[in-house]
Amino acid sequence: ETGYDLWLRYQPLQNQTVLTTYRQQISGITLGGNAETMKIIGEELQHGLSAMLQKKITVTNKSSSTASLIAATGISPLLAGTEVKKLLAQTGEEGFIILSQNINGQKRIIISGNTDKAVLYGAFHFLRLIQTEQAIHNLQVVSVPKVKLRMLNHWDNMNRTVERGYAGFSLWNWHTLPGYIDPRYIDYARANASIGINGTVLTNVNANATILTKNYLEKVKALADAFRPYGIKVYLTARFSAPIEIGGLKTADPLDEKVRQWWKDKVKEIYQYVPDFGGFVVKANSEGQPGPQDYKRSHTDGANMLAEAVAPFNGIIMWRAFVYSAEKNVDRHKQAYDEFVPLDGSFNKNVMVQVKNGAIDFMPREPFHPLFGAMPKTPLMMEFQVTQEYLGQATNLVYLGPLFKECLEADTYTNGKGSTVAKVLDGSFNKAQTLTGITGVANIGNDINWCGHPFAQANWYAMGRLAWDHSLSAERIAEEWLRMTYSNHPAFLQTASKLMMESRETYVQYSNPIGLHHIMGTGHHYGPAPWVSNLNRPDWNPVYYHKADSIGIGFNRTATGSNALEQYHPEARKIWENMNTCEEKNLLWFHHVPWTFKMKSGRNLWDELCFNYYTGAEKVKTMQQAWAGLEPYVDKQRHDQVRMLLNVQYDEAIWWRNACLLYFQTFSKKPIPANYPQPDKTLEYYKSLRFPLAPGN
Ligand code: BDP
Repeated sequence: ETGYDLWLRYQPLQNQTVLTTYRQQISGITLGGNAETMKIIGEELQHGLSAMLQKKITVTNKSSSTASLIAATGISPLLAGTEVKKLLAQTGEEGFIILSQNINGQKRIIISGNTDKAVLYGAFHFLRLIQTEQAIHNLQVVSVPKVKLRMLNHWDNMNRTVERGYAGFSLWNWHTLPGYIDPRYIDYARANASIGINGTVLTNVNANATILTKNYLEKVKALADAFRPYGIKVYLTARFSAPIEIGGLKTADPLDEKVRQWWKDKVKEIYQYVPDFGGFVVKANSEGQPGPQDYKRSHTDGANMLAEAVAPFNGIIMWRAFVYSAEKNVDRHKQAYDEFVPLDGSFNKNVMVQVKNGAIDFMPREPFHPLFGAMPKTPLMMEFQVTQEYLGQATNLVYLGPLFKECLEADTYTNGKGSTVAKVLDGSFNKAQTLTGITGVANIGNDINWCGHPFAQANWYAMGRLAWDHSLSAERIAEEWLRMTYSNHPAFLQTASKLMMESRETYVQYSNPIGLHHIMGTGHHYGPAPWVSNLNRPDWNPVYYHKADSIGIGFNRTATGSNALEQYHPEARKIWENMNTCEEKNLLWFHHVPWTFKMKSGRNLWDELCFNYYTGAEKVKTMQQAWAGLEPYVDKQRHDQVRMLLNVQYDEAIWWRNACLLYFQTFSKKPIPANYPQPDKTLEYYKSLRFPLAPGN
């Protein structure tokens, strides 16, 4: 197997008892309607169930049918007289129910919702139950998504390179669009629909205005048409200077009437091609991108101008908060908060502010962004990074479920204890909030297995599942994914799930332990380079972040330092503000700590750093062993691929460990404890490594 089928493999079920029961329980499918989405539902159920149960499953529209499954919206005559309508009063536009019911003395399973799209989500959920071998004799599932916008952000350039992409080139072949609809577009849409994703931003946040020209809008339309039956809306990134670049105007000033009119006309044109176009994501005045501040206007001026243009069509604007200014010499950690909090309440109703999970930049471990909870009058959209820019790219097995959960469950305290980031996002604290959303920077490319590393598929999966229901546990999601992607065998699941669940912590340990961050290679961000100090801006340099010196290491963000801590609620701050009580996983994030500082383990900080780097790297060996033991449960092709990548991962872990410890040792002047194998290469060697062709250069 290549991995192309993702978690939708629909393999014949191996457990004979379960299989026999399902074969008795499932005969065929009655579909309520024959609109496009309904047809897809019929095909997906038929294809999936026939393959898994090794039995012909029929699909019909006939109301006289006594097939065991009924898939229909609530208004379908097929469901007259059932309690479905009542239940659907609480499921909104996208929620679904799956119910076991007796109809005319016959056992039936009803998959329903208020829209075809909701039934599609229900159908995929039902297939998941079968794929994961769950009992279906008494189903009472009511599932409603916790946030409205569940999206992927593709950082895809129009020449098909993917910024921070490690899985080949962009899926979107602009050259052959709109004439050729690659079947892969459909499989992409299926996969997303199966986990509840309902929006996709096709283009990079570092945007190219060309996407907004007529030629390309025709291509965008072709993709939107292909995705629509799967419930997926298309969004684009808007380059703020587009009115100049493709509009021939002299300015892109958001308060200039001509500019405003240009956007209105442009948006109108887009909606002629894509009547349900979702709206724009905007990266403005960040890392050299144009924006309203170029004209001494505010983020609000920029966002509201675009919001006004899309409002008549129900479009939205997702305005990114990832900003840090070149002029200011302020801890970068503080800048987004400083710029955006004063703007709370000033944005139009159809604007969301899109905030990364942490204040620096998708680090392997990062405390939650202080903006969460600090803008009560503005809907905030979560931006996670699914692509593993800072987490081992495509060579390391790192399951991000625990990282996503750590942030979603973090307590902002802004509405009292229990004010988790997830609750800020889902509108729990503001009943009037209609826009809610979670997005992930996609890890998808045209590699045969979509994501590069076979286990990176789990991160796409987890992103979708958590966006649908942030209360799901990372363990549960990992298990679902493993069952569908590999095997339901208990022995497999036990080992593989442990492997996944520990993988992110292991990565943190051998790369950025105890709160270290941003010490990666320049440009491509591949591998360690904590010594880099020559980049133009101070806050691009690793030395700015670790601040190692003869006394100690770490960034003092307390009141005696940059005081980024003051941006958090006093209660939230408490777990970090005192060096002696600070949770150790974030210690060096918030404190400059002496090398001799005594850690909870009894070791001093230097020895603790060594302990982490060595333990982390050794854990990769454990991962290799665990994977080797899973050979009987995994097809050869995918087993081999993961095995070889784990070898690469081990080498990279040793590289991180040696390079970082040798470098930090030049400050600590302490030995690497003698019980560890000493680095076999010099610091000079590690410093001399160059990767001019690594992705991202
Ligand atoms: C950084 C990436 C860069 C992105 C930027 C962003 O290195 O490629 O353009 O974030 O999110 O993490 O805008």
